[in-house]
Amino acid sequence: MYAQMVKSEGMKSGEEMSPEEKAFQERIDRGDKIEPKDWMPDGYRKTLVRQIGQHAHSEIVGQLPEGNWITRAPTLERKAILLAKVQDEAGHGLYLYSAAETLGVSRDELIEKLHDGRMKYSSIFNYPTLTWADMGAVGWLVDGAAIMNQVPLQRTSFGPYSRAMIRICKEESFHQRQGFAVMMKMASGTPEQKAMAQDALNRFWFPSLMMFGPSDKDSVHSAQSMAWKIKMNTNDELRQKFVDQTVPQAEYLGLTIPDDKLAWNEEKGGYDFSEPDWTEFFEVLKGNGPCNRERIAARRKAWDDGAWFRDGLNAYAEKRARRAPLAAAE
Ligand code: FAQ
Repeated sequence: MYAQMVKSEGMKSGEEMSPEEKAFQERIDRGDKIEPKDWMPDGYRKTLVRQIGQHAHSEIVGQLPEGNWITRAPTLERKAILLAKVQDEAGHGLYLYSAAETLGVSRDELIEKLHDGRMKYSSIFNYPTLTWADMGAVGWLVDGAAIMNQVPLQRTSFGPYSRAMIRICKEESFHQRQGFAVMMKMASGTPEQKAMAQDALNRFWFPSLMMFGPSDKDSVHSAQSMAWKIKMNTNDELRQKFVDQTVPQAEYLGLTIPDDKLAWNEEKGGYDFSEPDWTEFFEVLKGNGPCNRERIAARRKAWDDGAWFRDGLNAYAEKRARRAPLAAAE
């Protein structure tokens, strides 16, 4: 069914597959997990490295917009919560880099590709966080969209990725709730606070919808990734689920989704809604979003500033390796 809606260029038919590829596809279809030492087609490995690497980079770059507010949180409790959330995102990045490393790519190589623009990270993190209400909107909408995408990925075919997702999803659901709690506080506060909450929703709504990727007709990877169960749903399916889940939450908050075309469609059992501005999306992907340069500059600086620490760790590891044979001989 999905194959009719998404592009499928470059996909091999059953007859075009080698015997190994056929056997591999049968394992996927049966629901087996693929583990790092198992045989896999090159394309499967490459797609996973791209997606897991991109996902890891998103978690790491995604710390920056919220990190911006740690020193300016309104209370000590909010500061502690935000600090813990941002630390969780670092942890997610590390599990994901480790999952990618099982495919034979080093973390250093992935990071180098992020820094020189050969790898992407989620478009959403190229938007600025201008007020405290943005911390609510990021948790509620950005983590909300991330969970919508990642819960199905717990069943993805590659073992290390699916296992990383289980823990990540548990933590992301706390994040989503803390964001919603910030929004509830702001939306039920003074008129100025409510206006800040509405403004944050206005700015983050469409960029959050873009997190699911281009519409199915323009998604180049979906058909093959779904056949390999690297992706479990199409971009449009998940976007629709996210809108259906989020509209009642906005109503509960007394906030308005900034979309004149938003309307319940009884026939499809979901909301009709406006498409995001795809020109803006592709511009952000090309590096021309409001914060792309700032984000990459911050990551490069962190990498350069950490060089002495990596050198220290390597020197210590080498020293231990040199000592180990001597200790064994004693
Ligand atoms: N941003 O053919 P498709 C988080 C690219 S985690 C940038 O549809 P695909 C946690 C795509 O790479 C958020 N690029 O691609 C958090 C491809 O380009 P390429 C990250 C995008 O891979 C919360 C091209 O467009 N989550 O937020 C985007 O099948 C709060 C064509 O697109 C994941 O990575 C985009 N939004 O589907 C952290 C989940 N969309 O590579 C801190 C795993 C598409 O050929 C604070 N990833 N592109 O040059 C996925 O599920 C998929 O990779 C999609 C894209 C759905 C993102």
